[in-house]
Amino acid sequence: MLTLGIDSSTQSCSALVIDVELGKVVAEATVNFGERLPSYGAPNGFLPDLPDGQVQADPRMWLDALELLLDDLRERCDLSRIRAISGAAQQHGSVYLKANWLEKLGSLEAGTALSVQLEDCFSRSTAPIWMDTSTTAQCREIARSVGGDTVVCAKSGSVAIERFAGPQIRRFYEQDADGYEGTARIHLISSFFASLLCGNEVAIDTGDGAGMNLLNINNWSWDADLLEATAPNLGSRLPAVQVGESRVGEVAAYFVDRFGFQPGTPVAIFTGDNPSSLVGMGAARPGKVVVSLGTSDTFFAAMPRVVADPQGCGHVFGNPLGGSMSLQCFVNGSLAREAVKDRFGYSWDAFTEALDKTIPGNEGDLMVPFFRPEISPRMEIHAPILAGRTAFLNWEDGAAAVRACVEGQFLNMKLSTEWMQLEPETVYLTGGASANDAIAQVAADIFQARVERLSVTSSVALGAAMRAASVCLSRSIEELESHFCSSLPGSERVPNDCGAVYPEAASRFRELLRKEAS
Ligand code: XUL
Repeated sequence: MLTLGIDSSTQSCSALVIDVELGKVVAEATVNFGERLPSYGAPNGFLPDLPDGQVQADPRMWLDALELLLDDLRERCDLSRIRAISGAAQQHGSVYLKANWLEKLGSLEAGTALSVQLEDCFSRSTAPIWMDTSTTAQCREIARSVGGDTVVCAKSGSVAIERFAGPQIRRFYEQDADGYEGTARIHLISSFFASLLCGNEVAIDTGDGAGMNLLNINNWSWDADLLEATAPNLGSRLPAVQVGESRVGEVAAYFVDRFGFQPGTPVAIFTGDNPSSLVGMGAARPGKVVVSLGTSDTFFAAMPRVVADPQGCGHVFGNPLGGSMSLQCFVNGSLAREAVKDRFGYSWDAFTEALDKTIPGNEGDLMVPFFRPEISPRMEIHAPILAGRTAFLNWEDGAAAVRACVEGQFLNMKLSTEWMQLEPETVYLTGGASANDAIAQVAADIFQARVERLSVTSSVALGAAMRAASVCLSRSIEELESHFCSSLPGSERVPNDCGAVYPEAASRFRELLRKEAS
């Protein structure tokens, strides 16, 4: 019983085939856009050096990559044995299509590449992706027209954000009214792929749909006010919205003929990479949170109830397994940890030693570890704020600085995510710095939750393959999680009883932030 998960991400497109019964990954493939498709001039998956913060990619590159991917995969796995398919894509990117798209979609011929057959279906030759920051003016216009960012956030789960599809659509409408007029359909990358795979128009799921500033998270349908504030007659250009548990079609004849899929193979709705990763990390039910420690740190979790961040810093998306999920980014991730490490000329081993030889609460030495402007909370700041003993304030105590940085990061994360109303029992730590046991212990102590590191590497594609099994083959998510989302042996960290140390540190941290803001 095999299922296939596809992940179209920023730099590559990947596939993962799992055997649901044996609980094993049976095949994997990846196509790096820059390496395999250099003619698109996008070494990192997007066109470099566009002006005004624009970041775009040619959607035909994604089509070619999908074909290369399935060609590679069929050499490793008999695709006629796949019993269900789903997928995920980088969030927020939007694809603009003419009316002929619908017709072409239903009559694709296996002898010709998708990129050639669909070439004249695009009303905009490039698709803006999540890295695009060109739409600040449009964000302000949208917010103003519906009554401010608080209203946008309460409705859509996020304040108006540059990378979200709504502001991108508005910019396209403002800059190229004819192009917008000639657009019959606007898809997210996820629903574009799902439509292709089914040879039919497929809905946007609530997970990815909530990354548009257009979907109302209180009823999971397009919001009339936001649609109107974004562009004229936008509603008629958008696909329907459906929850993540939807089966949306069967694999199209094109893929049967070209790659040997079994006719009738069911397809579950596609979603965004973060919602898919929530499933692939085994965290789709409330009680577990995922903290990814990367260049930026990211926190996401299944939410017990649908609430938006009153501060407007976090995001709410649909949870592919029902309800909602939250996502919050912290810009000062690895950059802050590295800045402290480098300031004292430490290696990572010395950094770890410093954590090991200091104690929870750091004897009162506290840092708001923002080395560059932060978005959670929003703060125009270029140097950390320190409070504590003189040697610490003078940057003379390297060990205290290291602990203050890491504690400050997790204290900030805990405080900034209070709006989500979570009661985490387990924190799944992932990303570069997650392998560090000393950092993991600080996370366990501050969140007062068990910390685990998972063996999962491709959580987005895995989440898609698991969703295919759950939605189309009625396999229980608990059973799938027990097979595919186990933690690395010995990776667990249990919280120490730190008494009132961290609640007190959290109050002092909050006070430092308040003073800085005033
Ligand atoms: C989330 C976001 C990115 C993209 C690309 O809001 O912009 O995580 O989904 O991975």
